[in-house]
Amino acid sequence: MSYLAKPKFHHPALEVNALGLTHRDYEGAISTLCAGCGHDSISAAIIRACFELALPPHRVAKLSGIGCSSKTPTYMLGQSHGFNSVHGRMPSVLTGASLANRELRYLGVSGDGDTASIGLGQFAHAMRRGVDMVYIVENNGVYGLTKGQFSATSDKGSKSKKGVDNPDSALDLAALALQLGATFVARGFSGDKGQLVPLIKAAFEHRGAAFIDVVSPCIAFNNHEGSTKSFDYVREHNLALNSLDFITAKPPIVSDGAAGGVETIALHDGSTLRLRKLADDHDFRDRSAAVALLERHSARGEVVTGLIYLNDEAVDMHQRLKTAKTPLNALAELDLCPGSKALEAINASLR
Ligand SMILES: Cc1ncc(C[n+]2csc(CCOP(=O)(O)OP(=O)(O)O)c2C)c(N)n1
Ligand code: SF4
Ligand SMILES: [Mg+2]
Repeated sequence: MSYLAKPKFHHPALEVNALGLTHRDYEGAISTLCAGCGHDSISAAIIRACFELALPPHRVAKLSGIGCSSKTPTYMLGQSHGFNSVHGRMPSVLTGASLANRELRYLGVSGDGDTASIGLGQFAHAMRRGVDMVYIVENNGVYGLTKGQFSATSDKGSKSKKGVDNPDSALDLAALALQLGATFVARGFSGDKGQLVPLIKAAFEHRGAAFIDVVSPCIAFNNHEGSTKSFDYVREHNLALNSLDFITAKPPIVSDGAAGGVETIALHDGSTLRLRKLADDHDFRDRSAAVALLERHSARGEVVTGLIYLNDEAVDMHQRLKTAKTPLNALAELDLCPGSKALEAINASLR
């Protein structure tokens, strides 16, 4: 993979966040994706979200599988930990890393091929275990890196670049994530950064498995007429459920005097999400209603975007397993071997 470092210099008056870092401090190498690829817009949204959240870059770990989408962590968060794993295996590597060190914030970046085909089993178990992570699928309905085969998220009847109809039915990853137990489920569009940035910020503040399916057109192989993942199709059929404002816990909190119809949702660290309903009277706390909503609109050929489901009382994998709060590499011998007295007590309790 080619790796192009960006020049270090920047304008001295660049905006800084609460850590005194600039947007540039969250960027990565120069992208080698096709110019205009939706995935680059998602990287820009992730960079913006992390900058605005003032996440310390060294406290973030970004993991991916294989594909154009899975290359993108190289183009963001250059000062964070990174692991580019095997095709479809990112979820288990991320789960293991999280078990070993729960102090980092985990970001999984994947593609529709990486998650919905070879990695489907891995995806299922990470969701049902409630691994504390932000899991983003950059969904273009095609295997971009291997030059345009239909993927498992290509809609039935959708046309390939050569005009061939896809005969198979599609997996809806947002609906699947809901059924598998994800406790934050959203869908975005790479062409709508205004909606995507607050969704990513809220996902980072959620404790548990947060899943975002981002429709991200592949301009090289799946942006033609007849494709249901093209820029034109998604713009024409996008049904935005809500508009979101993310407000951090720390002052200053500026009130814009928002009128009725706005719901304020408290997130894990005291931040809030202000959500305004735009379409459909959808209750995003009702899981079965969320599944029905996705089915209803997909049957009409509509792409539902926005916050689809949130369980703000979710219990994540660490809470369920009562894992050690200290990262495993910082545990001393005394923590691991509590001595013969403790062993005798355990043995006695088993007699
Ligand atoms: C084990 C294995 N099988 C197959 C491949 C070939 N391969 C590389 S990327 C890819 C599909 C990528 O599709 P997707 O995840 O949708 O990413 P995109 O390029 O579309 O962003 C495949 C099949 C591989 N690298 N490893
Ligand atoms: S082939 Fe498609 S997915 Fe890959 S970089 Fe080009 S436009 Fe993006
Ligand atoms: Mg793809």
